[in-house]
Amino acid sequence: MKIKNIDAHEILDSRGIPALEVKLTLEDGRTVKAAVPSGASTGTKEALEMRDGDERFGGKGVLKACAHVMEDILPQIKDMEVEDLIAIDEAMIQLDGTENKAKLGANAILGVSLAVARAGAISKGVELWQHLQEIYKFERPENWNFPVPMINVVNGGEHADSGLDIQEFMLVPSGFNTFAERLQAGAETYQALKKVLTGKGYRVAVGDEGGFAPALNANAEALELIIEAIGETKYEAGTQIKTGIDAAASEFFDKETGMYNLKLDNVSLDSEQMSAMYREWIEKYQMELIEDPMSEFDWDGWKMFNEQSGGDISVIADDLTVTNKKILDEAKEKNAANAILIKVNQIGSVTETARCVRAAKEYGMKVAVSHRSGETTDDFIGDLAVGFFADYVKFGSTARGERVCKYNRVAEIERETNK
Ligand code: 2PG
Ligand code: MG
Repeated sequence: MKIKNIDAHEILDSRGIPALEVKLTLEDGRTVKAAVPSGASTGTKEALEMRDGDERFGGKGVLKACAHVMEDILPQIKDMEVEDLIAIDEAMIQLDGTENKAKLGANAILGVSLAVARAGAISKGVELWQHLQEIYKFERPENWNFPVPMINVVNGGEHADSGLDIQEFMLVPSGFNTFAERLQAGAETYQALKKVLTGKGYRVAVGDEGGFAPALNANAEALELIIEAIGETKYEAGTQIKTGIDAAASEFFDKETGMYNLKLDNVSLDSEQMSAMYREWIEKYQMELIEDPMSEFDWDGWKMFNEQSGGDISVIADDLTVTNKKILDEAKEKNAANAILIKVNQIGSVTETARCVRAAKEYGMKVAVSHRSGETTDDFIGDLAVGFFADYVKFGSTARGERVCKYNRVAEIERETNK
């Protein structure tokens, strides 16, 4: 089926900052919508998010990107079939013609890509996850049984004013057979953590991703409290619920000195010392994974850490690889990580995202599909995670609408497919 019209406009994201939303009308009059997320701790090699830079919204408007959708992209793809997402993505990539989507904006291209994917599913009369699986020919791995959620329950770094240098402290409920059980264990532990924090006189206001943002005295204290919270539930730490962090280490790495400055702990550590600290945490706090342990400018640190710890935990590259297949190839060659975070807006189209996921799977790396700190209530990535058979999903805490809608969508798919 062909596209009748595409309208692109600004909506507000979960932080109150403009996001680009696309409304696509099919020939038969049916409509779909899709919205583009946005990050705060971004990798330098991410595709370009086009912002207006004028006086509206402190320069963060996306009207230029909206104009590119309607004036440049729509005329190019109007006569194409929405079921053929790969051809439409490729046409947009060609039309842009730059390495990083600087001409049209990755937000413009991705908005259309997401909407076309949805429209294709509707036109075929199948679920979005099914459509994605069919287009990109992903096959269910033998032991795959829905993803394990990475639930961010304490927020730091760029996502909160808690003073924590580490950006995310997560629950990883990996010791359960179903997604529903994993989510329940995570949600119950989130509530237990709230009580633990309140009991100690810490505030329970939340950060951008719905995790608590208490003013703790040390970074490791967050992990201590999470272990304590798990102890308050019926679940067992280490076997049923593990922990994880996204250090987002580029944010506290000093390129000049090559040192990592953990302000809250009042220490400056080199890569080796960071690695030693992580190794202690992995053991002590029953960790399942660490994302961005080192800076995107510290490839040697990555390699060292992955070689030391990759056998024990998932070492997940985010800012390092930015969902870019070329950089992933480099990471594989240098043995820098054994897992990759996947964010659609880092690369700017569904098709390129799929190619990166395919490569990661071929390399034997685990795949974690992730939200951004600036989100909307669009639950697209829930379908994407299932359609691509992701190992993990990282959608924030088990609170706040823009976070839980994605977890709820994965749970819904599990429910409906197990009927
Ligand atoms: C990250 C993300 C999402 P942001 O670093 O993994 O949690 O944060 O969207 O701010 O880049
Ligand atoms: Mg990250």
